This record gives sequence, structure tokens and C-alpha cells, in this order.
Amino acid sequence: MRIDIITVSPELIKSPFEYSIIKRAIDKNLVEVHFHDLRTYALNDYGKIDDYQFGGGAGMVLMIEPIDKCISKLKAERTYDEVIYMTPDAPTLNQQIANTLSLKENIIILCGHYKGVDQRVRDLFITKEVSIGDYVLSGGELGAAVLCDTIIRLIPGVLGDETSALTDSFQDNLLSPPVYTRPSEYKGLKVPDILLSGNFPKIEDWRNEQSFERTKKIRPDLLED
Ligand code: 6GU
Repeated sequence: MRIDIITVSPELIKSPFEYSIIKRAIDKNLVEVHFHDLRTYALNDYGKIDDYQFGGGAGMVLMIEPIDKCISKLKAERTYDEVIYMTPDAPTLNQQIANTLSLKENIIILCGHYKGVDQRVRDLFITKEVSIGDYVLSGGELGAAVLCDTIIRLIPGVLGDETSALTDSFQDNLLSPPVYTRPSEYKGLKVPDILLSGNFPKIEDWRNEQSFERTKKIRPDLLED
């Protein structure tokens, strides 16, 4: 898989790709991530990439021309499955979206900034829009990092234990059950006996029940659909 990220702040988004599971995926060539500084495609030597909005109002809007130049250059080099725009006014990211995107070959992610992008960018180039939740971030970069993390960890070979992504919270619309490790007792707090019993079918039943109870209590909305 190849991910091309277009941003006005490459430095802001790079570090999540330099650690842990995501770094290992890149080192193992399971995914390639390329960052493109939108200012490289600016209209003039001052690096102009945004302007005031027509009709008045506060906040700068990213202009279409630099984005067109960047996306067109990439599209001339290879075919893309999706061109994704990160913005709060979009459907919210969920596990289903991550699962689908993890099967793609090449994707472009455009990070929004300031007041957003000229609507014609969305009309012409964008095939999918994603928000990461009902709150406003200063830019799409953190959202893009979150989206990439959810996608990359699903690529076969990225997680050591092939089955572990399947048992994550949300994979079956349920939250994960509680987990424990040694010691079996800490300051009087005991690990549930069932987990020490060695009875694996019973443990499985207990975990399913805990998942369901936790979901009912913390996220009842997940049980509705
Ligand atoms: Cl992807 N971008 C911005 N700027 N704010 C957000 C978001 C994205 N997702 C939720 N809030």
C-alpha cells in the first residue's frame, strides 16, 4: 500500500509514523508513506496557498490551484483508489471505514486547514471525506495520522499476531473485555478466578459477556445497529 499525504505542515504529521507498529510496517515495506508540502506548489515565491473567502467572513481558504498541481502530479505517476479529504464536516471515521481502506493499493490524503479548502477541490478531486469525531481540530493533520494508524495496523503482516486486529474493540461493534497480567494479586486486588482457571471455553464465554456488559454500560449506541 502507498499513502500520499498532502499538508501545509509536514512536520506536524511525521512523528506518528516514526514509532512502534507503524514504523515497523514501513520498515518491512508493507506500506509506503510520502509527505507533500503544499507550499511546494504555491502560486508565487512567497508560498501563497490560501486566500480570503468570497462573500466575506473570517479565516483563510486553501486555494484550488496548488492542490490541483500536487494531486495532478501524483495522479500522473500512478492510479489512486481514493482521494480522501480530512475535515470536520464529513462522516465520522469508524472501524468499517478503516477496514475498507486497508484493502486499497494507493490513496491520497488531503489535510484541511484554516477554514478549509475551496469547494471546487472537493467537487473535482475528492472521492471520500472523513472526520475523526465531533470536535474541531486546528487542521486535518492529526486526523490524517489517526486515519493512517487505523488503516496501517490492519494490513496483513503488520501486527505480529495475525488474529489480534480481529479481536479489537469495534471489530464486532463491541468494546474489548478487561485484560490482566501478573501479578495475580496486587494490594488486595485480584485477577478474576476464571482467567486463572485454564478453562478456555469458559474464559471465552466470560470475555464475551464482559464485552457485552461494558458496551451496554459505556456505549449503548453501539448495540442499536
Ligand atoms: Cl479530520 N479535521 C479537523 N480540522 N477537525 C476535525 C477533524 C478533521 N475531525 C474532527 N475534527
